This record gives sequence, structure tokens and C-alpha cells, in this order.
Amino acid sequence: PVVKYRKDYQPSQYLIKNTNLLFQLFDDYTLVTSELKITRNPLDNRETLLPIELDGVELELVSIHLDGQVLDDSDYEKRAHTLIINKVSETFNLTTVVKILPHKNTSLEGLYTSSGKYCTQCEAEGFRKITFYLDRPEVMSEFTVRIEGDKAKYPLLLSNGNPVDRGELTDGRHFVAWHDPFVKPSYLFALVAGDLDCLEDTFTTMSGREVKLELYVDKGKLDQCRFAMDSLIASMKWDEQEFGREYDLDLYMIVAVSDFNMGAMENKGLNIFNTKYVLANKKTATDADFEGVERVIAHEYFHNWTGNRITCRDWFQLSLKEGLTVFRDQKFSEDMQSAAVERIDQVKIIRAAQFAEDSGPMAHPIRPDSYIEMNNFYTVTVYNKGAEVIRMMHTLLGKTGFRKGMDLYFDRHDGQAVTCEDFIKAMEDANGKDWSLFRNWYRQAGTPVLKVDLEKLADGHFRLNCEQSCPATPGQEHKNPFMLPIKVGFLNNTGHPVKFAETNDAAGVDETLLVMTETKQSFDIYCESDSLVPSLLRDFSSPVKLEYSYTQEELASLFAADPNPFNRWDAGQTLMTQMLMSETSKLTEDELSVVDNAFIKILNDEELDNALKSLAVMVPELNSLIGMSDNVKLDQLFAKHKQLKVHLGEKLEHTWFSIYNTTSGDTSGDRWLRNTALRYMMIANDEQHFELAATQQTHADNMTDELAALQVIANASEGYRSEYIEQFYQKWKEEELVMDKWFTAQVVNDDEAILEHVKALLNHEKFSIENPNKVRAVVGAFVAGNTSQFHNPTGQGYEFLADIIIQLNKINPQIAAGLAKQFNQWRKFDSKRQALIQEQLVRIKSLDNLSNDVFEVVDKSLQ
Ligand code: B3K
Ligand code: ZN
Repeated sequence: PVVKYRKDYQPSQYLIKNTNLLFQLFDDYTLVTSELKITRNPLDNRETLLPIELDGVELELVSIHLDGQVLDDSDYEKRAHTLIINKVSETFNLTTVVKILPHKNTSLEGLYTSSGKYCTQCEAEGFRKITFYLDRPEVMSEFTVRIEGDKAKYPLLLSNGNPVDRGELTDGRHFVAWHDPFVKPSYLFALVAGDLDCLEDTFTTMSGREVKLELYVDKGKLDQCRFAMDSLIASMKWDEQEFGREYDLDLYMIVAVSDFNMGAMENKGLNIFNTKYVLANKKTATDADFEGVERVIAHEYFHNWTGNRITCRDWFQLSLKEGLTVFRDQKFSEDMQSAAVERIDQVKIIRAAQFAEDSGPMAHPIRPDSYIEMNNFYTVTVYNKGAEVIRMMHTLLGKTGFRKGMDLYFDRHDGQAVTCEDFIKAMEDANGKDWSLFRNWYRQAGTPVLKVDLEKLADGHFRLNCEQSCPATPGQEHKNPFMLPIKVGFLNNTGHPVKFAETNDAAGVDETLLVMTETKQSFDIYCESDSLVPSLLRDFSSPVKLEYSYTQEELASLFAADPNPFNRWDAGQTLMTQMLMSETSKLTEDELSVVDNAFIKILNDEELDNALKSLAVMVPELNSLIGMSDNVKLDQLFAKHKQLKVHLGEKLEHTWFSIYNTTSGDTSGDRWLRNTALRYMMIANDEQHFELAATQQTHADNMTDELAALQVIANASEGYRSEYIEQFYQKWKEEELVMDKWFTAQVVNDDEAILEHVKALLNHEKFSIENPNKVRAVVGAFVAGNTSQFHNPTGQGYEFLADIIIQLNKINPQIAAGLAKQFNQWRKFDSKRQALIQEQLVRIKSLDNLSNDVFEVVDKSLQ
């Protein structure tokens, strides 16, 4: 495998001005004819014209013409992944015909079929599986596409842009031609052919243009589309209001497919989505599913400006579009839902997954320096930490300054393929800033640790002493300081928020933003109070690990009264985390009662909404506890985690019971709290409360409640559960997405025998190893969601995961590599588990035909 380095970047010597494609879809194969108008790149300053190297993978070359002439064998050379043409000039036309096999394509990259329809996935480097091309994002071309296929089987033939021609052919075939007026890189190309239902609507843009909106789904699913359409319309409006961005084509299409490697893809004018992020109605989708649909629809829509109109120069710059677009979708969700709840969800992802990645063998800066397989770098670091970096800019500049920077970025770079540096520069220039130091966020991997203490200098005068450091990561021993925006406020010794000032004579404020730019820095605080409890890093204002030696009482007072809802939640999490991660093998009675008392206060707080209450009374998830620390005693952690949950269930059983009986269940917050109560009650006594859960499952009129009941039932003692698991199955077996939930509910039971059941589910008629949603529902959910059984000391969980990775390596390398990342944290565990995991990694690495995707992950893990 070849490593590609960012430092080796050179502009492409050639560009493709026009791309003209003909797709002829036949039952067993597809012919792709491509006519490319190739010109020399004006940015190229090499002395001579080198042979052009087109990318192409698994293509059977049928014919090749240059400027209309058949090309001699000696003028080109076809290698495994490239087509090299020696006969070049400043401009020339190249025509190739290739044969591809979409039906046999299980990698779900390039052109493939999914339940009877054709679809594509080209990002990052999938277009080369369709035709020979300069498959790199800086090569932006104007596309014209003609698709021909059987009219009865494929009445719909879709591609990017606008339909410009259609007509009948012989043998029951027909064609449609498309033209996309906007230049684009090949990764944004899309094609769909099939027989689908369509939900139509329109949107009138701020300048008064009418855009047709079309949402395509499998036949019979129209009743699950309305929410996605409304989310699209809300996103279009929001981007106009917040960023002045208007949609540019006359048509916006979304197609939902069942077989998809990730969530969705922002192809110009023709988004292709995983059904999971389109189909939703109250009966089939949970409240969390609705939020997911809204977020992903918005994310892909926002890419039209941040990604498509302005794209990436090379794949090292991926965070340019992804970090920024995640930030935009987060802001959108904050406006649509509760901002605090949304922020808490975002931070949970950072702590559980990104911190883990940042401390493991695959740690990389948000702008990576090298990769073997680009698909391995669509990571929580590039996406979510990337979004945190953009958020810090927003925090530092304020809403208005940030908007100025965005406007300048759009003005300067519309229609271009640019770098992260160009983005920072636009932000700096629009606001007259020098952000040399801020750039360290783009260069350095690893999670900074921010250590803070509060010193009392005199009555009314305090000092916050801050120190930052960042652990070494692969290839980066020494780290320079980061620019850290730290939002702070204070409570006094009676647990009330107080005003304070940064200089002796200034007027008091409730909150301030401190900006740290050095390794060590102190900030003076003036406040008339005997003692203070600092509320630090409000809203998680920098993506760091905070260290402050809070006492349990201090945390309890922040949990009870911090006016910043995020920090209030966080105080509870920190309180429990400290206890769970301490050296002791069991929680003491005192510790347990600190938590249950704190919970009671939260549950009785009439000001707090039910969604925030639900979040506050959740014990930190095992994954996030593991993600945040470098050395984990798993058995001890599992025992204490269970002890705490059982205690909270039992001690507060009456409270849970009364919440369950008095909360209406009309809003998502109500349902959430009610189901949280049900979960705790079942932990306390599943025999006694079983009937409640069973009744809820049977009579629920929405999937949130129905699934919550199934989940607790599937975790209850054997003997009760099978009847209800079967009942759910009989009711929902024709709904693929509901079946995914049904699978997942059964694999998170921490029963010792669960692995056998997981294996049995792999043979279930509704399971398919070729469908990524199913793999995620069973294997992914077991590995990531059943932490204690995945890490069962026998090592069977590890062996199971390795078996699946080995099987998927051939079928779908991207999904296989994603699963292989689950081993990345192995050096945090005890030596016995380390040895067991290492054995599996070595076994995988020794495979013949190991894909680059999996190779890169296991090789780095073993280094
Ligand atoms: N840009 C795509 C992700 C492509 C992943 C390729 N392995 C979806 C998104 O981020 O919106
Ligand atoms: Zn994206």
C-alpha cells in the first residue's frame, strides 16, 4: 500500500473542461462511454507535458480514441489502477468505453445496485470505478450525462443538474439526458435508475425563484417522507436567513436507498441517502430518528455551498467542507430543537468517540498529513472536532464577525477548490485578526488537557491559574500551545450565581470569555464573596479535557444551580465520572447518596425541562468513560457502573414509578423522561414492572415508546422476553429500518450467553452481511453498545469481531475497516485483554488480499 502525504501535493497538470458521459444499462453489465475535453492546467509550471495518468479501478477497457482516432497500443498503457496516455498535448479529446459490473459491486462504491435500482457513491475516490478520470477534487468539470435503460424496469433515469432531453429507443428502452451548469469534481457525480415513488413540493427562494423538490423512495413508502421534505424546506430557509445562501438549481432531488455505507451524500442536485435518514413517521421512527433525519437532510443541503460551490483542493482538506458543514448543521439543530440538549449530544460524541480516536493509533489532526485509504479519514476528528474548531472561531468572533468571515469566504472562493488555509484567511481578513497560533488546531493531533486552579489572593480578589498541555500522538512528539477560548462564570459559597469582574474597577458580569494563548496563563477575578466555585469551559467552549479538583459538594452545587444548562449537566457527569474512574473497587454508601440526592433535586426542579432532566439523570456511558481515559480497569469499571445504576434504580424506585405514572408522554421530552424512568424501574425490579413494559409495547402508538419497551424487555430476565420479541417481529418484519432496531435491542443485553444469540442473529432471514445498516444493527451495536460482553475476558467477543472483519474485507472494505477501528483502544486495557486483541489484529493483518482500508487500520494499531 502507498502512503500519500500532504506535503507532496502538486497541482494536477491537466484539467477536464467538459465531461460527457453515456451510460448504457444492461441486465448483466453497464457500458460507460466518456468523452473528456482535456486541457493543461494554467496553474501547472512544469517544463514538459508529462503523460496523463487517469485513475481507473476494476474497469474493462473496450475502446479508446484520442481526438477521434483509435489510439495505438503503444500510445497508452493500462495498469491495475491507472490508464497512462503518452500522446499528450495542451488540449485534446479523449474518448473511452468501459464495461463495468454494478450487480457484482458489493463495495457500495462507484455504480452499484440496491434492491433493483442503480445508484452511485463516488466520494472520496469511487468515480474511478465508473470510468477513467482525473479523480481528484480540484479537477472541476462541466458534466453532461445521458442514461439509457429498460423503460419498464427503470422509468426514472436521474443525474445531476437539469433534465435536457428524453426519448424512446428500440427494444423497450429509453433515455434521459442531463446537464449540470455548475462545474464540479467527480466525487459529486451521481446517477440513479429505478422505479420509485416521489413526493413533490416546491420552495421559493429569497430572490423569488421557484425550485422543484423531489424526494424519491421505494414504492409504498410515501407515508414516511413528509418529515424529510419539511426538514429540507426548513434547511433551505435557514441557510438564507443565517448565511444569505440561496439554492442555485431549479431542481433538488433526494433518493433514499437501503444499501449505503454512510448516512448520505451531497451530490450536486441529486443527494443519495441511506433510508435511515429519510424515512420517518411516528409509527416507525423514534424521536431520535426524527432528529437524525432533520440533521442529515440539513447537512447535505448545506454542503451545496460549503462543499459543492466551494470544494476541497485535495482530500487532506476534507475538514474544510465537513467540519464547517457539521458546524452549520449543529447550529441549525440548535435553532430547531433545544440548544442545550443539542450541545450536550454533540459533546457526548466528542468525548466518547473523538477523544478515543485522538488518543489512539489513528490520531490525526483535523487536516491529516498522510493517508493510505482516504475513506478511513471520514472520522469524528475531521468532522466533529473540525466542527469544534469552527465553533471556536464563531465564539472568538461572535455571530456578526463570523458571518463577515463567511461572506468573504463565499465572495473570494465561489466556484473554486480551496484549502483550510483559505478559510482561516477569509476569517482573519474579514475581521482584522492574526490567527497564526489558532492554526495549531489544524496541524496538531491529540486532545489538549487544560488544568485550572482557583487561588484566593485577598478578600474579593481571586486568580484562575491555567495550564495547557497536549500528549504526544503518532508522529508528533512535541506540541505547541493552542488558542483556547474559555467561557467562565462563578457560583458563590451558597450555590448562587454571582457577578464578577476581570479588573478591580470594572462593572460586574455574569460570564466572560477568557482566551488562552500560552502554555501557562493566569486571569484575575474580582468578586465580593468568601469563596467561589468556578463554572469552567461553559458550553464546552474548547475541545479539551478539563482538570479542576472539584470537591463532590462543589460539583453537586453546580449540578443543582449552574445557570449554564450545559455545565449543569456536565457537573453531574463529572461527579459520577470521578467516582466511577477512581481506584476503589466499589462505590461507597456516601458516594451513592451524593448521587441520588443530586438526582432528586434535578427531578424535582420545576424550571428544568424534561429532556434536560433525562440527560442529567443518565449515568455516563461506558464508551465515554473509556474514551476519556488512557488506562482503564475494565472489570472494576463494569462492576461500579452496574452498582451505580442498580442503586439509582432501587433507591429512587418510587420516584421513577411516580414519574412514569404522571408524565404525559405528549412531547419528545416527556417520552424521554418517562422511558428513562421505566429503564430504572426495570433495573430495580424487572419482574415487578414487567407488565408495565409489556403493556407499553403492546399499546404504544409511536415507535419511541414501543421500542423503549422492547429494549427493557429484551434486557429482562430470560423467560419473559421471547414472547414480546416475537410480537414485535411479527408486527414489523416488513419494515427494514424497524428490523434494524429489533436486531439492536437484542444484542445489548449483558447476559454472558449473548454472543451465541448475536451469532444466531447473523443467520436470521432478515439479516444480510452485504447491507451496512444490518451489520451496524447487529455487529456494530454489539461491539460498541455491549461494552461489557464485547470485552468478555474469554476474548470471544474479539474473535467474533475479527471473524466479521475478515469476512467483510472482501465484500465491503469500508465497512470492514470501520469495524476494525473498534480495536484501536486496545492499549488502554489490562495485559490479558491486550494479548487477546493483539492476537486478532495479527490474524487479520496476515490475510491474503487484505484491502488497503483494513490494512491501514490494523497496521497502525499494531505499531
Ligand atoms: N460527504 C459524504 C461522506 C462521504 C464518505 C466517503 N467515504 C457525506 C457527508 O459528509 O455529508
Ligand atoms: Zn458532510
